[in-house]
Amino acid sequence: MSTTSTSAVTLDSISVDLLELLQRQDSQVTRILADEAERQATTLELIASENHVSPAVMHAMGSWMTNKYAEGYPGKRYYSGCVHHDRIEQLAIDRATDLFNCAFANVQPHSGANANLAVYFALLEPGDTFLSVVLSDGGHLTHGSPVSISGKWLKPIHYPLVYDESRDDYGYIDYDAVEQLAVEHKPKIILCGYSAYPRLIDFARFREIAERVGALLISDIAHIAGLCAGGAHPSPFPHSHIVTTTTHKTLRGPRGGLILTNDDQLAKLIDKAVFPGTQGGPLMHIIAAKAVAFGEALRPEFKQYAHQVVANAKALSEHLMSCGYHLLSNGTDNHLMLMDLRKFDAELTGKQAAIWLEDAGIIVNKNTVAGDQRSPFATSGIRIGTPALTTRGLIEDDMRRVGTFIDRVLKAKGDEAVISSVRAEARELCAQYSLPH
Ligand code: DSN
Repeated sequence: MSTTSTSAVTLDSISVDLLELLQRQDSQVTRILADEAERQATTLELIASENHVSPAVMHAMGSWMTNKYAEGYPGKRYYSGCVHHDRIEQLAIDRATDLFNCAFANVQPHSGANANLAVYFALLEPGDTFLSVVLSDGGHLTHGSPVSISGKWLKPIHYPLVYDESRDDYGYIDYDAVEQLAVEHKPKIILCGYSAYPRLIDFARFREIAERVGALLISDIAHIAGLCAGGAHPSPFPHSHIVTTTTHKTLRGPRGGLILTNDDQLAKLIDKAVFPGTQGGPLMHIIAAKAVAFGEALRPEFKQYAHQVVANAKALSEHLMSCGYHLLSNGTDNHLMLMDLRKFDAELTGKQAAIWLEDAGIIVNKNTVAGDQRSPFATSGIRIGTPALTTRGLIEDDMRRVGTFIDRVLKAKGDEAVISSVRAEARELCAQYSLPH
């Protein structure tokens, strides 16, 4: 690598093999990191909220940017020495606004949960009402769960999905019910965006409802951000007043959060609510990695990736349904599907299914399904997603093969010989598709 810089510190002089350095200093930590890299390389990662970042994103996270306090915003910091931190944060902001086609971005939230809490802090008073989906129907802890500050200090009203399987829109958001509840409760905020919802979100319909009752529409696109950025899901703008997201799921960046808007007044409130309202020093190394990831997502090949994620999910969901499994809403439009195990085997929990699959080298997560009587620790479903395997390069035929693995494991009900034979085949498939390097 060379550089045209005239400064004493060139990229050549500072480039070192960081893993080798770590190994020399701390072999215990290095061993664990290497084991995790091997686990990722040799298993089929189907957790819908996970992905494999590029080496460039990884390197930015492990960079000199971690050494600095930079409270405040570009040009308005509380510490000296932030000249390059200003540059990197502004670059991340500019790339985020380009990517999502909006006017304002706050790139400092440490996570999606922090992004949501900052939005609540910016817009709501304790006890205020907002509308969202309940966690067990595919919402999120920060969408008003009683164990979260969002449920303890605010007043969530939950809108339903269509639970009636005889309806064409079974498993979809019940938009008519959203409207009725909005009219009845006059929420300050209507929240759309989910962690286990397999269908497209009709942002325009949500905005109409929000307008009718004078609410703000907040879209939490944590799961689908990469699909929106890549054109494989409709954009939350111009319909949303505010958009929150994580940066590490389909967007394939570092673990973190992001808030977007087009409204100057809301932008000011958001900035104050993130810092000093709910956070201290920003994670500048993560912001550097966000800039890298947004740069990657602006490239044409990311569009192709986003569409392949959806094509892979469709192929896998159709294969699983052809094997007799029941999926919420009978399919998917995005990167994930939710398998309801109750019809397959009333005794089988999502927890047990996920353990068998993990033993076979297939990583999914247990998930509650609509109307679930089981706790979130047991559950009656599993959630399956394609962002990580698509990053490795798997396409539709591979996904059907993965579907066959899942089917064999579930139908074998824990038979060790079947699990071990699927494990061997999963390893073989993994060997054909490396992690990003
Ligand atoms: N934990 C995330 C997920 O898996 O969907 C949501 O934050």
